[in-house]
Amino acid sequence: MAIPQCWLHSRSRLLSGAALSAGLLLTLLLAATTLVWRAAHLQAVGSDEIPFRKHTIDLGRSESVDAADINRDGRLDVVSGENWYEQAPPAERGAGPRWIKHHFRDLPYADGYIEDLSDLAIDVNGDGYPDIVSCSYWQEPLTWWENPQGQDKPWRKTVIQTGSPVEFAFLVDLLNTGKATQLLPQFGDENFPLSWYEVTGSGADAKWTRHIVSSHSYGHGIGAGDVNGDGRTDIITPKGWFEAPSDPRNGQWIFHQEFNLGATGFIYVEDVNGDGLPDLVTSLGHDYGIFWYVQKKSPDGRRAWTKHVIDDAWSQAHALTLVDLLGDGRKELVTGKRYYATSTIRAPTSRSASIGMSRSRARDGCSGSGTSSTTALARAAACRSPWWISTTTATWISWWRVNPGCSCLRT
Ligand SMILES: [Ca+2]
Ligand SMILES: [Ca+2]
Ligand SMILES: [Ca+2]
Ligand SMILES: [Ca+2]
Repeated sequence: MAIPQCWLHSRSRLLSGAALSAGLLLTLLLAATTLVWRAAHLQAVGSDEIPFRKHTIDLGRSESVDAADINRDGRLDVVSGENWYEQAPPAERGAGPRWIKHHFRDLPYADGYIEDLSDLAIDVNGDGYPDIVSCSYWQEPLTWWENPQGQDKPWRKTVIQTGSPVEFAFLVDLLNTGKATQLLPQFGDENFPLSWYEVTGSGADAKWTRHIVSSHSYGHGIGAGDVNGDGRTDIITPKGWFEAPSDPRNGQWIFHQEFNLGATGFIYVEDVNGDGLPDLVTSLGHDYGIFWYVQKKSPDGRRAWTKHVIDDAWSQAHALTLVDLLGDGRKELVTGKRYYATSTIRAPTSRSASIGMSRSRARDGCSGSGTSSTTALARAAACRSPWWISTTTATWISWWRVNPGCSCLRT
């Protein structure tokens, strides 16, 4: 299917992995792609590349990452897996920040993964210090961890939910306050009720209170956004979307079985073609393709969705985010490739079925298990940080800085 004209360009870029050993590359072999669209004019915007420079923070295992000012010193820190990394001023001018590692919890490992598939920074108990919500597919699917007010000691864990694996989770604005402070997990067990959570109480009484939307879940992939433009954040599943009631806590969510997207990753609502109707942007988490679905409405109000391929040359774009990388007020799409997802080579990697092909794209940016690397990216952007943060699949954390000299940034 042809890419519609509203996509100015989609493009893949390479980041340097030259310093990696061949053995490590064979183990990891990660690729990432940034797809950039421009919704208005078919006009090139300088260089086709945004030159990122990689700086490794930690070669330890990680599936997820977020950025938050953990110790409230005014500098954004990094949280991933068992550690948080305190941002400290550069040792010398122009060198970039230093990252001081703080081990704050011990996590189990399963099937080759560290049991931490999302890290979401949010101040749960209201003491001003960001706490962390984490999810897992294994022993403890949904937990939150209390930040001991920046002190260097273990964080206290509280279980939010058991009963279903959670492959990734979002912080979303389901109460329509303009703040993404509700928790929307992607439950791996379809027999488990589709639910969202809000923080109630504060201090020692703070807890995540559950609200059930549906008696079961709807497969791999989830998202939130205002599909029908009524100002209420709806919930999107791969098999249809739930229209939010006026009272999202107690009202009835109406299911619209209008599409079947497949086993997606994150699902976003964005008016891609600028016609006033929200569209969907998503990917297949364990197969080929990144897509958007244009929404059309007939005069009688019936909606129809038509799929458009953004890129299907490679597979397993498990996590993605929309963020304004170019600083022009329009969002770009950022995603990354998983490699050897589900711990095996069964999942497709490249249409070339060639290691060589994959390696030619390999770089150490990846979308992890779904997880919050994308959240971190969006958060860094929101904080006007020049440092872009991502994570790799069970590998290591990297951050990237957009080169201020890049012509892309002058648009
Ligand atoms: Ca800090
Ligand atoms: Ca807190
Ligand atoms: Ca809505
Ligand atoms: Ca639209």
